[in-house]
Amino acid sequence: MKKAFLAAFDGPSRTQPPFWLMRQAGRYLPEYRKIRKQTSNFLEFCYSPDLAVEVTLQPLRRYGMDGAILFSDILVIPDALGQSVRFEEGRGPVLEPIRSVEQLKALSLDGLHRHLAPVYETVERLSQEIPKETTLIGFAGAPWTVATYMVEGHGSKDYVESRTWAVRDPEGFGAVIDVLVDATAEYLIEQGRRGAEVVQIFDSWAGVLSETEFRRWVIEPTAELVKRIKKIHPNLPVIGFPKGAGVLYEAYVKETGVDGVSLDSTVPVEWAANVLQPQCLVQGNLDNLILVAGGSAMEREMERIFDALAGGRFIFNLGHGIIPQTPPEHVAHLAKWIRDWSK
Ligand code: 1CP
Repeated sequence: MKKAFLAAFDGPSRTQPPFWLMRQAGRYLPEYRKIRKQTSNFLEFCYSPDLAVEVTLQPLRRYGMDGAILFSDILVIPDALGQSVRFEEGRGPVLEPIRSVEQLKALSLDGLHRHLAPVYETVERLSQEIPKETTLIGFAGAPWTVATYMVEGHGSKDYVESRTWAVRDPEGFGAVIDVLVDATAEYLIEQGRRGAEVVQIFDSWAGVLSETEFRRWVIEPTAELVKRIKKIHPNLPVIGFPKGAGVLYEAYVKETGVDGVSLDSTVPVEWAANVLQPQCLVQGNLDNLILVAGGSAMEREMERIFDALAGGRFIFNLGHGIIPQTPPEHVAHLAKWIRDWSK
């Protein structure tokens, strides 16, 4: 029998919809913080299969999610390409920015798989160690979102450097995106070979682009990624997450060929049920701050989401990752609510 998570791509589940939560491993869990203390270097943590396997399993032991997401980060790709990447305590990622095609030439795809070998080992071990009813989710950042970090050199609110480069010199900026399409396709294909049963492409900053730019830097590269993945793994489901895409979610679904789409919390669920769900699976979209609040307000929101979406192809998730302030008891409440849910 197919696992519940994978069966959800074929049609609505007869019992409860499957669920997992973005950033289900992370700082809201005391057992994560304890292990995380063992290394001050976050990337080293991602490249330690023992630690990465352990923190991937932690939320499953507590809450029994249907999906286990590989513990890693989207910025392992620039790191593997040879860009300098580090994570600073309290500040987040810091990269040596790339602002020209000249600087891009210093990067190389040659060492990619060698560099990412520990991540592949984590995938392989997880595929052995997760419960048999759980689905292993591989992931990568989408080219646009990863490019914003590579070009800005850090997280950003306005993405001035990346957006101006993209408009001023689309050919040059396109060269950055092309390298990322190559690396990301290779990376996800290899995750599929090592045991990932579904992959998610995180385009967390897709929502800052105008329509024209969205088509060029979000839809086009994602469509190319999906094409390359499907060529090797025709049956590996691909979920896209173009956070903040608004009505452009529709074009994203139609034109990229994704099997599923993850909705941020601003997407109206009735609209998603009518426009997106006939075309692919939808995943989402509880506000991550409502999970922080918990209680009956959370139950009402869950009810609303399930009423609209559980009649079609659906996996429950948040609209964005769990934040560190989230009480673990609220996640337990959410998991129990889903288990007790019936149509
Ligand atoms: O010190 C810590 O423990 C750092 C916190 C942390 C964690 C738990 C970071 C730093 N990355 C991660 C793991 C991670 N990142 C996972 C696997 C864990 C899981 O989901 O359970 C995944 C899928 C990601 C993906 C990721 N990293 C995204 C896309 C998803 C999203 O949340 O939008 C992005 C944008 C990043 C970049 C990143 N990683 C970490 C930080 C602080 C940031 C910067 C975020 C920003 O710019 O606002």
